[in-house]
Amino acid sequence: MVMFSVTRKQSVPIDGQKPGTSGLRKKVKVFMQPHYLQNFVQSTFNALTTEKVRGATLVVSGDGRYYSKDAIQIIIKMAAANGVRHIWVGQNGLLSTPAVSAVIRERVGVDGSKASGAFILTASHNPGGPHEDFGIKYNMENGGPAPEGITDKIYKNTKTINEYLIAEDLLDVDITATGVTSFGGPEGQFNVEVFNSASDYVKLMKSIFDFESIQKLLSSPNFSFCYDALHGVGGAYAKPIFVEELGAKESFLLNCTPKEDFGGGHPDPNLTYAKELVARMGLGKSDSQGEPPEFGAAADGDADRNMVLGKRFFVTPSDSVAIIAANAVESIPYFYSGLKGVARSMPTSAALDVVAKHLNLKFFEVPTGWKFFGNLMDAGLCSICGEESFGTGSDHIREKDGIWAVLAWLSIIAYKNKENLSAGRLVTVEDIVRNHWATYGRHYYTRYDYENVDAGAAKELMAYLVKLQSSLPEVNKIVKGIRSDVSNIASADEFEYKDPVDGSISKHQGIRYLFEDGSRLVFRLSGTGSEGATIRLYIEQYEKDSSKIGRESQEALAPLVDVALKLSKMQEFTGRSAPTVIT
Ligand code: G16
Repeated sequence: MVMFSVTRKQSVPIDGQKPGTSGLRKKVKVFMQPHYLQNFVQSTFNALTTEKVRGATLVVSGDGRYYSKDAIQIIIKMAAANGVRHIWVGQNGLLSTPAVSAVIRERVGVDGSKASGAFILTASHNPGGPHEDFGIKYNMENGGPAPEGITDKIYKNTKTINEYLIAEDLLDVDITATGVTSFGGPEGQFNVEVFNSASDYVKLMKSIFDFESIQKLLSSPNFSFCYDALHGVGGAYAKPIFVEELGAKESFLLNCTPKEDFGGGHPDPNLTYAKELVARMGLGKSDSQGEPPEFGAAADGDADRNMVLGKRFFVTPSDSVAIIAANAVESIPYFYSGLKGVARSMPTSAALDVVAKHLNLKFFEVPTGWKFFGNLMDAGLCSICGEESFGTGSDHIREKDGIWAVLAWLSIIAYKNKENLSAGRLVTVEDIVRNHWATYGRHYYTRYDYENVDAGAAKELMAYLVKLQSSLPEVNKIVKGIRSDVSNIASADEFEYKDPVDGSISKHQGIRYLFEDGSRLVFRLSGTGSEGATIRLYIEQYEKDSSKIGRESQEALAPLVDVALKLSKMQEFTGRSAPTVIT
């Protein structure tokens, strides 16, 4: 057996290692500077209790973006030096974020071990490549992202670190082939196990959904589908699940080869960046030839996000989670016995609230960040949750899950069409959404993103809005001066969350202006960018009157958009006359 020794490397703190909404995301060149990654990894080990490190089993993998392969070798060497016993790596370093969560929760190693945590290497929907973004986050033994208590400790450690441990003489491990490589260290054997990236996840999906009914749908000549992985890691799951297990045609898959730079694209599944899919579904400016598929979906780099489309029809993520929740119990075996509760992030539309009320379900509104759902799920309070930022998931794991969402939609479509698949007209995605609106009312919804704004200007804008919301009469006077046809603002606040399970408090989670008619304006700063600041403006209007639910979203929301931009003095503060992305 090849032996290794442990080196203590001197280091000094490096500024700016505070984890954001979901881990540390920076440009690759920042991560490549000496000691940068090492400081963060050691600070993470030091933030964990000893038994979670020494003798433990940890997962290291990610979306395969540029610099992942180097980072994996560094982390393996540091894990060995820190006394970790087993490291699990998805073949070629690939594991989607939901698959990592599934692996932590479900997988048993060749020697019977279970993982107690994972380093996930991803910057999610941010572009990849030598000049783009890299990222790292730590997930805990429940399979979910580290809670704020741990990320705060990690950050604190990065500010005082003076050394890290590394097994410099450990040979690089071949991560292209499955198998176990063992080394001998000062504290005994250290194993690196490389395994198939898809198999644990596929097994889990098969235990949740009725694959037979989805298979029938996918093989029907009346049904067509397009799944766009945007060259992210979702591609490593799309073929095994959709083609090999469910019998979909390979031509249903688009951009399903994972690439280090995502083919030069922006792996963000929205109407702006998933251009090819949007065109194929008949929603683009230059639409593709022929009849669009009945159902389309896209994933982000690490395949935890999803966008759902019907033929020439966009489903907002806020509607998507509400529709899944409303239909889950009849369409998805995992939920046959009922839902424990549902949850959404604060800026997500209230479509889910209406479903929860109708179905008499427990309901929770949490800050942005998937980690907040985990506590609810661990306590058995929540089965399905979602976010406006194209995240949907359930308590089968502790991350949002893009492919799960696609399978949930396929299950619902299959259920609605179980009688008329071969005969009559298909119940389409659009039919399902319109019927939902007719039952529950419609939440018109849009999000404006101002990316890479000067950080100082963004702070000033937020400070201005915080101050403004403290005087409602003044706000209403300004609003009425902008548009007399919007209702009054009934309340405004800076969202603060008290976790019902552990009592922890999260402050400054966005500024809300809540109108008397249920409309909302929300302003918050993104926690996932890697440069400057991103201001997000969320605009929502509820319409119960079924004669008014068929309007174009932009037209319905125009008065509120006008109010939001002028009330916030967006152009004055940011110098921007238009947002970077509208979803
Ligand atoms: C992460 C979080 C999500 C959050 C999203 C956007 O997702 O896990 O909960 O909604 O960021 O956050 P922000 O608005 O702060 O940019 P991902 O897919 O980027 O890991």
